[in-house]
Amino acid sequence: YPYNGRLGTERYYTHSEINQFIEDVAKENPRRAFIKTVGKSYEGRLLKTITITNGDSRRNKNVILVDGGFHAREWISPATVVYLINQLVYNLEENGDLLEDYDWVILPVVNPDGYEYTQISEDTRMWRKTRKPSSSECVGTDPNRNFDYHWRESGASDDPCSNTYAGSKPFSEPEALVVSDLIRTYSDRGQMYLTLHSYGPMILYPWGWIDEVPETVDDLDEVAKAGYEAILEATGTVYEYGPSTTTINYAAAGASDDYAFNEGFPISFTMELPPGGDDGFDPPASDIDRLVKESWVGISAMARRVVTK
Ligand code: ING
Ligand code: ZN
Repeated sequence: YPYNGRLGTERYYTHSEINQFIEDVAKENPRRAFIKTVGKSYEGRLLKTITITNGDSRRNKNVILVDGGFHAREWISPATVVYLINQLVYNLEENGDLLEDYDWVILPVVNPDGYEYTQISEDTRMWRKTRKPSSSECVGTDPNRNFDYHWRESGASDDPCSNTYAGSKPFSEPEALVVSDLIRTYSDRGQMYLTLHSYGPMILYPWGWIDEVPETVDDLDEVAKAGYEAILEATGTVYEYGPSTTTINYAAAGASDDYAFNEGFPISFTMELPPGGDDGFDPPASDIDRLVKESWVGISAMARRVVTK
């Protein structure tokens, strides 16, 4: 790598470190990467995307949209996004094909208020939701139940104290609204939407709100299978893949992958990264390197399947 890994894989980073990192990457690569501030979290943190191209300045290419950090405690998700950015920017030799006809638009931390909250103490380490107070004494909404697609029809709570509280209304959370804006901005040329969660390992595709599959299930399954096979071959880790409802064994409405698929992204996945640590959400820092490399094998294989279609 020409870039000396200002953000490597040796530890987890804060939201502001990750924002600084993408700004630095864009500054170092002015023809290949640019930053856009797409909104603010409830507490005012800036939500910034980095768009990565191959620098050939062709406009309106197809788009792969990736986000991480929906859920605060799922730290391996932003860590994986950081590694993915490094690969796309600094390893063109291996990944140039993924940028030939495609731009990648990446939002590393959807829910920075929650993410920062999990970093301030052991007591708050397992926080999942956003940090906007509700009408009750409880704080936060599940951003992955807050999307305006069959909102609250299944697997979501109307109790503000629940970990899967769907919010007072669809898109009550600024963070979910920002992601929906991105999805709609790119829906005409978006070919894959990928949202990184933990823990699985699983690759999930629509529908999540109901125990049914879309008509194009074979396309979704083929791309998911490419990720499963690549990871199996590289490391032996066995991902489950399939429709969300039957693979994770619960229905949940208002999630971002259903929304993106319904808005026109033909491929839309929730990738549940592998577990680690005592409770599954806490892989030790010494495991980050191995996990993000493994996940990139799967993500790049899925993207490769999409771009060669
Ligand atoms: N899992 C996802 C969740 O939001 C999911 C699983 C994805 C369910 C998409 C339904 C639709 O519950 C985690 N780990 O957050
Ligand atoms: Zn999650």
